[in-house]
Formats: sequence, structure tokens, C-alpha cells
Amino acid sequence: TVGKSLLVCPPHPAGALELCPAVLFFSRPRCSGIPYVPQPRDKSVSARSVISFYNQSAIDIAAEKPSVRLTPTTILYAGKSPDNSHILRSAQYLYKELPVRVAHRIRDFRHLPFIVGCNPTILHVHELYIRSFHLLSEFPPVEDFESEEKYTKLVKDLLDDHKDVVTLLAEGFRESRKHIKEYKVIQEFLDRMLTSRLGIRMLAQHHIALHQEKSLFHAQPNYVGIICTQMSLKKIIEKWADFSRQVCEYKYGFAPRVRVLGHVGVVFPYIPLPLDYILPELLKNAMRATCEQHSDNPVNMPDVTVTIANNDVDFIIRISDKGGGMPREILEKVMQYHFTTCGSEMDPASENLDGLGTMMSAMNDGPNGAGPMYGKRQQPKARNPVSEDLVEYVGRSGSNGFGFGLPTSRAYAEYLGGSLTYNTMQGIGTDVYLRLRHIDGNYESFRI
Ligand code: ADP
Ligand code: MG
Ligand code: K
Repeated sequence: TVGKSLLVCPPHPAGALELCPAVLFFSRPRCSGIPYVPQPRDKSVSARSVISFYNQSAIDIAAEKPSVRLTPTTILYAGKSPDNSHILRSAQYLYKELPVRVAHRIRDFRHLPFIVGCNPTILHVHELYIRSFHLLSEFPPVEDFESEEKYTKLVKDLLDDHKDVVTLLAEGFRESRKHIKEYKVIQEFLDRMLTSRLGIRMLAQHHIALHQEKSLFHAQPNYVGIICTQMSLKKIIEKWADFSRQVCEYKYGFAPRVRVLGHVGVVFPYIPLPLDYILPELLKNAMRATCEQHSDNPVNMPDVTVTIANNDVDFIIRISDKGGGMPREILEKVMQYHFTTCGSEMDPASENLDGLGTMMSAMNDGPNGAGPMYGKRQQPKARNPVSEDLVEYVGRSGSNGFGFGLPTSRAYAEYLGGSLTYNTMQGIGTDVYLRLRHIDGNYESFRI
């Protein structure tokens, strides 16, 4: 139905996408929350669905407003008040800010080339944003703790509704990118979309954490909202190294060890959340390369070495592997969204997305699954049961072998005022450098 309806959708004069009522009506929102029951003959239902998506002047107005971005220190030192008024203020900030940010994203969807915007998966995400905009902007003002409670519940539900957005976008663009000559259009859209999503999620999670801190039971030591006041880089690296090793063992039957060197004792205030996205992506890449390079002698596989360097401006995490390096002919492409060597010999258009890049299919297989490994068909020696957390992580990160690991990590790093670069020695291995700015350093940090 969606496909058919799209054919009668007139293209916007500026090449932008106007949502055709029929498309919106018949394409079924997959999000949780309000259940959708298509009843084409019921005029009132039809009118409501169409009007709420099609009449978008409220979105146009919000999209014109600038976003108010805060530095982590502003958030950190905003202070906790004994009467919890800081929680109310935090909700009021979100109440104003979230509709503006969501409207900016909707504007970006409208500016996508028509053929991309028509893709049913992209259209679904577009719709998800429109729906969120209405829920957020039509919510009554947050004035007391009772409304704050309800508002926080809404924010939580929306976070959940949007958890698969990265995967959906990856799918949607993979299907439609063959129609686009200029890769830059896609890259810029995805960079903005993914970093803005990270910002929105950080703000939302921060508020939810503040809200939960009200009860002592949920209060985490060393945390103010999502900011860890004494974050240990070594600990967080080890956490994701363990995680990545589990996935790697699950996939290959073995996994390289990870050594953490350098300034292993440093602790400083930082937001772990973005590291929770970036570190596993980089570690998985290093482990996959190591396993594939040394599959003939897995017992003596070289370690992955992570080196921490800390100074008063920034901190650097170098991840070094002896996985054979990146072949010369793919060097230009590894940072591109969708470029992956998982599945087949360096084929970016590969439909076979089974790989460690990429552990979704492994997760979906379950412990008894027998999916092929990339390229070589090989049965892993051990298939350990994977924890719920792991499955949850793979779902939310969208790391599905879509070739999103490096470009997404670089976009996040740059959003955080840092960088992601690499050096590779063909025949030996790869060094990836993640450089991030301190939030309490002498220079202004990023804004969320
Ligand atoms: P994916 O892991 O889903 O393929 P990424 O963006 O993480 O996507 O990586 C893209 C490609 O870059 C990989 O498929 C792989 O070919 C190459 N690559 C990334 N990291 C390494 C590494 N440490 N060693 C060798 N090749 C790598
Ligand atoms: Mg990867
Ligand atoms: K890539």
C-alpha cells in the first residue's frame, strides 16, 4: 500500500518530500505507545491521523527556532537543590528544547532527495519524529512535580520508541542510496541526524537520571545525572573489552585479550554515554581483524592493546591491533556509511550482513544458530549464551554490519569536540586514535 501511494505523491517543488496523506494513513507506525488500528472507513480516525501528520505549521514554526545547547559543566554545576527544584527546571528546559530539536530533524527529512524520502523505512522514521513532535509539543506545560512525573514518563517512552532509529536509517539508506549520485548528501544527513540524536538522548537520559536520583535507592555514587564525576577510563575500556570479547567468542569461538596501558590511573568528570557507543565499535573492529588474520593459530593470537594518554586539554585512547591492517584499496572508503567488508570480499553493496561488525544476526540466531561467518564458512568452536544486556546493546546501537561503526564513531567524536583517526600498516595492523576534549579543561568543551 505504501509503495502504491507513493506513486501518486507529488514531489515538492524544491525536491523535498511532502507526506502524502494516504502514505501516512496506510503506513503503520511500528512504535509502541498509541496502538494503531487502520480503519479506513472511519472518517474521524482518518481525519485525525492525516491532520496530525499533514498539517505541519507547528513544526515549521519550531524548526525556525535555534536550539539551546548547554555545556556539560553548565549542567554539572547547575546544582542539586534540596527541594528538587532542579528537576523541575531540567524538565522545563527539555519541554522547550526537545520540540525544537525534533523539528530540526523533520526539516532535514523534508530536504532529503525525493527518492530517498520515499523509502518506506525512511518514511517510517520521519513519521516517528513527527509523532514525537506532536506528543512533545502538545503536552501541557510542566509546572509542578505531578506534571513533571508524567512528562518524564513521556520522555522515557519516546526514548524507547526511537531506540532502533540508527538501524532503521541504516536499512533505509542502504536500500535507497543506489539512487543517489552524491554520497555527500547521505553523509551530511546521517552525521547531523546521528549526532543530534546523541545530543537529544544525552539530555533526555540526563533528566531521567536526575529524576531517579530523587529516590536514594536509585542514586548512583559519583554521578550527577549522566555525568560521572570520577570516571575511570581504564574501567570503562575494560567493561567494553569484556563485552566485545564475549561477542567475539560467540561469533568466532575465540577472542584476543585486551591490554590497557598508559595513564591507567586517571579519573576525571565525563559523560560515559558516548563512550558506551564508540568503544565497543572500535574494539569489535580490532578483534574481528585479529581473529580473521590469525584464524589458523587462535591460541597465540596477538593482544589488542589500548593506550590511554591524558593531559589537561584532552584525553586520547589508542586501540592497536595486529589484524593485518586495512588493504590499500579500501582506505578511502572505511569511513563511509555502509562500507563494510563483512559478508563478501570487500563488496560495499553486499546483501550478506552477517559479521562481527555487526552482531545482530549472531544475536538473532540464538545460541544454537549456525550462521555463516564472513567470507569463510566456518563453525565457531564455542557458542556461549549471550546476556540480555548484550542483545539490548546490539539492538540500540544499530551495529548490524551496515558499515556504520567507524563513520558513526567519528561523527560522535567530532560532535564531542574531538576526532577519530587511524594509521594502518598493511600486513601488520591498525592503530585507531580516539581523541576527546575534557569537559572541565581550560578550554571550552562541546555543547550538548
Ligand atoms: P563494519 O564493522 O560494520 O564493517 P565499520 O565502519 O566499523 O563497519 O568498518 C568498516 C570496514 O573497515 C570494516 O568492514 C573493515 O573492512 C575495515 N576495518 C575497520 N577497522 C579495522 C581494523 N582495525 N583492521 C582492519 N580493518 C578494519
Ligand atoms: Mg565495525
Ligand atoms: K564504514
